[in-house]
Amino acid sequence: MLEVPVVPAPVRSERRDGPPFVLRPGVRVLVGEDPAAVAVAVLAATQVGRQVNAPVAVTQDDDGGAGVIELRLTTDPAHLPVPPGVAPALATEAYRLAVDARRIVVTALDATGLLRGLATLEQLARPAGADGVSFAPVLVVDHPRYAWRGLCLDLARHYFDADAVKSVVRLLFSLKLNVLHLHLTDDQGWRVHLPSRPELTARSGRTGVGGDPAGFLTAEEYADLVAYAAALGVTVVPEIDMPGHVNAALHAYGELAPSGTPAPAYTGVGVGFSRLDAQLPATAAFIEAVFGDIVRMTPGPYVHIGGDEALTMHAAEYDGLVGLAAGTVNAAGKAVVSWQEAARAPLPPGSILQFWDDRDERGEIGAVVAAAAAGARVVLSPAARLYLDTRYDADFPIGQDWAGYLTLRDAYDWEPATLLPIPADQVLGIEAALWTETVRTRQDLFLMLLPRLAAVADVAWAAPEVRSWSAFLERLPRLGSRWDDAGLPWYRAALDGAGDA
Ligand code: TNX
Repeated sequence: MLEVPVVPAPVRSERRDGPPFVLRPGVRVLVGEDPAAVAVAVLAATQVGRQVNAPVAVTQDDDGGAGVIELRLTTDPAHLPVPPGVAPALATEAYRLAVDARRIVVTALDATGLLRGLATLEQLARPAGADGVSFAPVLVVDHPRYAWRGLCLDLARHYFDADAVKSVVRLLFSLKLNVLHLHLTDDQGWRVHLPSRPELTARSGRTGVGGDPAGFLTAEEYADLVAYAAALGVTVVPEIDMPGHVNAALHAYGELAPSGTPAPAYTGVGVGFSRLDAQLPATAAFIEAVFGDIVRMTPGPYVHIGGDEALTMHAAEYDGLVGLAAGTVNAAGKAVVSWQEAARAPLPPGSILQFWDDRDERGEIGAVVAAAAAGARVVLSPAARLYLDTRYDADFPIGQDWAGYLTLRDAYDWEPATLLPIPADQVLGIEAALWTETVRTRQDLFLMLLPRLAAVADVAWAAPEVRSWSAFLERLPRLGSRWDDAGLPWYRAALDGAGDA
């Protein structure tokens, strides 16, 4: 049994001698004056309050006493320590967690690091009889491998409401994943209300795969969700997919279709058939309006413009439409993210390409490699490893199999740095995807995610030196009981035979 059983595996962790820290009523959260750190302290006090069943005070006065959870910001990396050469984007998430019988001390350079330390602390909580909860004495010093550790959630094929998405956000937080990419639009539905094009949700908000019940996020719900995620250190990256995957838009606005009349709603699961049309006068205004709205509604630094599977469009038209979307996003000060198909299109400097189709049927890998050589950053979402809509095995009742089957070990046992022949520092990180053509319920959603998302988290966060399949398997049952306690369904059979060589 590992001594400090945390997922993802910390860079350095050791169990210390001595009695545990026991949570008791009267426990206080001590913090300095930084407002972001105070916000984390309030969050921690709320969490701890639930555990001890009593209100927990946040204080800025250190009386030197015991029973304190201290959140300490420092400007000195030597206090953590973050090794020299670690990029600033990674250092902001670094933390040091020291637990002894008197105090829990989380130290970080940034409030985000405090959040990561709390995520580790949460996993160390153990039931302690009538006393409630205890934490074994440990020292953990930790920072992430990759800055972008994401999940793409498809709300367009099947809709999941804001509460369901928030439970996904809490899960991301607990696994130290920090990007929630929301695939908000597709052929089957449009899932966010945009003030300049209200018919998108009025007509396409309630359609979805198979005629199943659907819905959409109001602008207020979207803002609330983004803020909720931000408080947990998770950045929402909204995607409006175009110039393909747009039937929902053509269903709402007939002016976007060559016929001039609205396209019928689409409830199937095909891809690649719908497209915007650069010849139509309404098209450019539509692109500028929808991306203008979403950049204004999104405080985070990224907006995803889609760009995948516009299979019926020639390059010049594609480049023009993608260029217009990218320019609109970029002019508003956001970095453009797009699927790999846009690698050949003119994208602004600083753009991010999301690699997904490792079958390379259309020879796009070469374009991604060339774009990376020219400076593009790359997020890796290889379908064979990270498409969590893929069936675990042939008997698994839901999911796709075009990328094969995806066992827990497949999701764990691969190395991002050597996936593509591109410079290691052009790899911004990795992102799993949950497409929802076959995913209809909350139960389906979590069964597809868990336990594989824990493997994704380890690949994204853990240093190569500490990653180990056997150690990961030892830590999983503990995580599984946490999911049970949280009421999250997970696929237990993924562990059957997983330990076999
Ligand atoms: C490919 S991945 C798609 C999605 C589908 C998914 C199904 C990508 C950029 N496009 O539209 O939902 O496969 O697995």
